Amino acid sequence: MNKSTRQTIFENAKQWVLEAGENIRERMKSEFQVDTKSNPNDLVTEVDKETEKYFASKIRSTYKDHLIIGEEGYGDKVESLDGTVWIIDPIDGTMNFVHQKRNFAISIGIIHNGIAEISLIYNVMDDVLYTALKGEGAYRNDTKLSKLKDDVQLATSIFALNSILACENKKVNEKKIQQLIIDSRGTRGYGSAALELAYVAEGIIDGYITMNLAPWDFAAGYLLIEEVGGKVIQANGDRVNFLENNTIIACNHMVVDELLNKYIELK
Ligand code: 2AM
Ligand code: CA
Ligand code: CA
Ligand code: CA
Repeated sequence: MNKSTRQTIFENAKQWVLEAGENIRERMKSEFQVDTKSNPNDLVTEVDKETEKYFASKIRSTYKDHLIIGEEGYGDKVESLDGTVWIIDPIDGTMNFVHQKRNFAISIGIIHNGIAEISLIYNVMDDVLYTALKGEGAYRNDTKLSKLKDDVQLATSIFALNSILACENKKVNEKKIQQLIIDSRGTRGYGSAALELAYVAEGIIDGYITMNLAPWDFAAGYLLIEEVGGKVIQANGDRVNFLENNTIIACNHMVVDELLNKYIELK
């Protein structure tokens, strides 16, 4: 994708994200319906659906040949990353949206012929927009994010973890995750994968480990972290795949090998 095409698409996406955020803040002033999906703790609201529908209609009327992958079903059936694909999570952190009324984000990653080109992660209540354009760095609002530091060690690192990872589970050896909790400086759980990835890019946490994220959870965070020199890979060391669910390790480049070798053991 050439630079001016990328810039134009970004400007549109940014305007739509800010408009959608404004709309979400308005919607929160009145009641909205909350339903459950795969299990009683897997929430979805009318606002999630309305927001995805809004993006789908803007994209389809502006870019007839672009495709959409979205969490709430308003996207297309996408089987390849040929062309331009928008990967959208209208509200990432729906449980936070419902319970906390904060700490949720709109996440949009735009992929062109398989390459992550544009990212936007909008912390709606804090009015903080993280953005990245391929080869042009990453930003928090108008401030360019620094490259991640080289002097980072695991013992003085903070990691975002979903606490369920440290419990008995089918995916990873929980004993090793428990050892990571002991060996690192501390762990946090923010409840929004997109924000946790943005925090890795910002350098305020050193890593984020989570199992079974969907493409809309990590597509935007991927480029944001790449642009500051960090790593986003699957737990088995493979490249991320934007067409399927992935177990994701996102971290400072200095701790990636130690994390993979010492603390992640797939079952
Ligand atoms: P969501 O809010 O868009 O569903 C919560 O720990 C994080 O994991 C959020 O980013 C949430 O995204 C994501 N997640 C992925 N699959 C989930 C599921 N089945 N139930 C709840 N959260 C899920
Ligand atoms: Ca969801
Ligand atoms: Ca999500
Ligand atoms: Ca969501």
